Amino acid sequence: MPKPHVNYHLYLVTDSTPAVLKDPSRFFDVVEQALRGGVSLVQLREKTADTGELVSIAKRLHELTKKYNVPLLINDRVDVALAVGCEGVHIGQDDMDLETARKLLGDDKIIGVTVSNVEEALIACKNGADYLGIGTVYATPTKTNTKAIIGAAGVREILAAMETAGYYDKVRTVCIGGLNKYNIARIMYQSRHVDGKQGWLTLNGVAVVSAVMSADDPEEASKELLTLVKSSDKFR
Ligand code: TZP
Ligand code: MG
Repeated sequence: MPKPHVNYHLYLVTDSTPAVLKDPSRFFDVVEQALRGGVSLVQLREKTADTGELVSIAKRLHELTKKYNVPLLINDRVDVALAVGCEGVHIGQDDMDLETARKLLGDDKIIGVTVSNVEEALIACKNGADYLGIGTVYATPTKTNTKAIIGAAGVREILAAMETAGYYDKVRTVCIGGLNKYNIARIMYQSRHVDGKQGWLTLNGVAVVSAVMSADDPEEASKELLTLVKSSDKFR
């Protein structure tokens, strides 16, 4: 089976904790509304569920994402992705290493890696990541154990290093952390100067948790975010 084509424009990372999702019993309903609004990729991120619970949520979520032809990735857990037969995983710097994950999942699955600096980014690119989740961009109550808040400058530095190393057009990029309709446009485009000329480095998309999961109308919120992202995608 070939690797599925992935559209990274609007990447929903789920969170069913009450601080993010006021009514956790609406979890699948909220994700479905987001899919209707145009979310193009979904990551199941459940930090507290036990394995049995996680597999059962992932199976149900996969049925839903398949209906919308949207890939589902699992946060941290290669075993759960294999059990469910979904499209891939997202791993952090402290999770299973990329080479091992790739061996277990094979070349047809999507693997994304969290990176917060140039060194991590270039290693992930070299080791075959399909995409980088660059962050944490802005401080966010959704994730407080973040290693570093990198801001727009940190994002620019990583994209520029990817360009220099020849990965910019090969490995996809999304940003995560405190992103919403007010700051997305500013983070998608990063200006840079080469030989005295101004140019732009851009991301392939944006990953959000609360901007969609906590929205009063997740479908409308997704539509609005997607419109902002699409105007600055580098593979438009
Ligand atoms: N990784 C870095 S920040 C973050 C994750 C999972 C949470 C982002 O949440 P929000 O609500 O979009 O700021
Ligand atoms: Mg992790």
